[in-house]
Amino acid sequence: MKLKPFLTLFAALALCGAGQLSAQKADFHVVPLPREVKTLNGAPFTLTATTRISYPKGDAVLRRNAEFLAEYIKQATGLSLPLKKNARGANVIRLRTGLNGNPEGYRLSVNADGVDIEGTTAAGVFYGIQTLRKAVAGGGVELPSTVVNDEPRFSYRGAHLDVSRHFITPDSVRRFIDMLALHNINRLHWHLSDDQGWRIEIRKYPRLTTVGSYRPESVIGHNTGRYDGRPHSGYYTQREARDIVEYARERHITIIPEIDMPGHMQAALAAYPELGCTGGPYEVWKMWGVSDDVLCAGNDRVLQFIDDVLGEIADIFPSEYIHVGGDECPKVRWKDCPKCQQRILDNHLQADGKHTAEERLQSYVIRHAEQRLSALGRKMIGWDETLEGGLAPGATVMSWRGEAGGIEAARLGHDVIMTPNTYLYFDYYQTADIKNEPDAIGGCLPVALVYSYNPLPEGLTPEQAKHVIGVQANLWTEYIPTYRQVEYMELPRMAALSEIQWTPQSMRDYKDFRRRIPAFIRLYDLQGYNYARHLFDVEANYIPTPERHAIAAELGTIDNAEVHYTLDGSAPTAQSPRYAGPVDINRSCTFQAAAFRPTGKTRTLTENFHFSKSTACPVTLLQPSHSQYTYAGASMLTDGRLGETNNYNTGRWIAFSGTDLEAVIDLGCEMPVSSVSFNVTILKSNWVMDARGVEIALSTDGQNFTEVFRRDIPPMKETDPDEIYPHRYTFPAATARYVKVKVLSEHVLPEWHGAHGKEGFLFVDELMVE
Ligand code: TNX
Repeated sequence: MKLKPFLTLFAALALCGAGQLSAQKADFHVVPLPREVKTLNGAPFTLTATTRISYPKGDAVLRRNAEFLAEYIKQATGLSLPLKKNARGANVIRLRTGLNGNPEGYRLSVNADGVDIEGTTAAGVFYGIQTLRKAVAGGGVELPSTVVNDEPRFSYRGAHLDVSRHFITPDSVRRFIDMLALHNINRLHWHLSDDQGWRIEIRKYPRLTTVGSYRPESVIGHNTGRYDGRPHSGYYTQREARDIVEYARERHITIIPEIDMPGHMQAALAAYPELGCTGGPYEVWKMWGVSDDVLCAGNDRVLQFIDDVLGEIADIFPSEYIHVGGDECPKVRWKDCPKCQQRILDNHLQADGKHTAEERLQSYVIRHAEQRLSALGRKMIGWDETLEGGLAPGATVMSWRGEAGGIEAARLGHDVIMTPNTYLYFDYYQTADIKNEPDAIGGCLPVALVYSYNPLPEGLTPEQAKHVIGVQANLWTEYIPTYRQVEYMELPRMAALSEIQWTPQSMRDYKDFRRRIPAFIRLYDLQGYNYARHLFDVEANYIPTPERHAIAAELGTIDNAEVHYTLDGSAPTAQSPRYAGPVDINRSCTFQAAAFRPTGKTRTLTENFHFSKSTACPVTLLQPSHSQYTYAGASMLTDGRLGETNNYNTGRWIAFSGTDLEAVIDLGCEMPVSSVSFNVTILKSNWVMDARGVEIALSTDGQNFTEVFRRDIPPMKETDPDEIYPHRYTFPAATARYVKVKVLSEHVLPEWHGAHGKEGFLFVDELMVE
């Protein structure tokens, strides 16, 4: 392969954008950032076609590492370096083990004679190789004299992949594994079974794959009730799975298989209906969500099934850990099932203050699985629900519903892997601009938010903190039908993840990460990965400026690229006004901006501004908003920007829970007013509800308010749609400078709601006064 010229936008960026990067010199400030990069005064080393890669004679693993390095260097620089056993002399890249310390640590040193990569183990050498590969990604063959001392922050650095909802071919799984290696990830959590498909051959239960891996069609979108009519199927033979295990092992990655039980089992029930409480018939599920049909916990054949399946799984996967799921197991079938109720009686699984009898029955099943694994010499991992009802001491907890489960587990002395959905669910949208994205499950998790995550929560003692053994991001594939989209959802968020997993917290800095990203992304280009490009788009900040009754739009890009904008709804071109500093927006309009680089134009940023008398005016909140959904705070209510979509995570909606929206707007001077309007977004299943009442009061001095409007709003009905609800209230015109608006939230979720009695959320976008 010839040296690839700088074909792509991001390659060009890496070279000219950030300034300190150069086409000629390698840079060891890679992603994830190594613990220590010392630049020395010595002469540099230059890679040439005669540089040899040396490994110790007889060391097959280091030889394999050497092959990887040769492949990587060829890809980045075009040089084909020969491998040599125990090469002597200069002009050598030498691989060896024998360093002391962290088993995945390494030291990489460059001097005029060559490069030494010394790992504690072969895995350490592998990470040194990854660092060298990244340092030369820009094609630079001159390596400055440097010492890199490096080791990971966490020993468990995971990525999860759901192949049940959408099957992923063995070739694509291997491509995924290569992607993990590039990010120094060492665990692949392979979600092999779920309601929608069973994906691994089990010899004792052939119908699991002949029946359970096939669904005749899938629901369209978010359980719309319409189906696509397209069959979906696929599974891995044991042989294929073993090949993949080996492929991963060569890249120092362990595969942790998950068989999700006792819930998320409908595909298995379709194959073996006798394993369910009702006996079926069941079908491989065609919709998304959580099925009520689960394994029958009162049936001894189910326990046998668990033993058999885990036996074969342990035989295919040499991993120390095996994941048994344990999440989201509805108890409705168990409540009505005589066998389950008998099991509860026989084992004295009475309800106690904390858990129902059925929750304790779930814990009975999980303990059974744990014992089986322990007899097989393995350790169990379960989702955080496995804590409910008590968990076997040796079990490890994966905390997905935020961090609470992980904190509790660490306090109880269990090892914990943090995978909180709030930061690490890569099936969530990665930009607030969701209208221009492929359909996703919801949420909003841009790279910056991922990067901000620290897996060691405050409030753990150092002893408890040691139980947090690692971090993982999860990719659920309900809304990810193709492997190309897997890459799109993972990248570049996986780069942020890798730094959470690898780099010491004290060295983590988002701005610095952004500076290093263009060079790293050159590797995505070399691999042909389908990565998301939002990081390179125009970013905007909108700042209400009451003095000018305007919203100041502040724009920027990662590399200070040329930005052009328009205010008339036309698409920006290189001839549109060039951004040179904050742009005042002082009327309703469509504002658009795009970055222009020699390599092309980015996606256009579009913002619709809606001006009213209150736009850009100061707002004070008299009750606090919810900390997780506060964003820019009160000023969001008068920044001229509406919610636009009913996704409540976009940062365009501010939320109240347990409190009400109670705001005072200062219009700046007295003026006639006669209406207030706002939108509320609804997602009932997530406790996101409509307002329960509105009160409006006016004042000329900000002290004495006169109520001009009050209305109660009835509670929501179960059948009310999930969408944006517009609210507009008029009252007899009066003169005022201050407008106080109170929007009551749903403090008690109604009877029909799954979380009846809990506090709901109120999400409001903007307060518009006319
Ligand atoms: C919850 S995370 C699930 C999955 C879904 C996912 C969608 C977990 C243990 N269970 O079954 O696919 O949400 O984000």
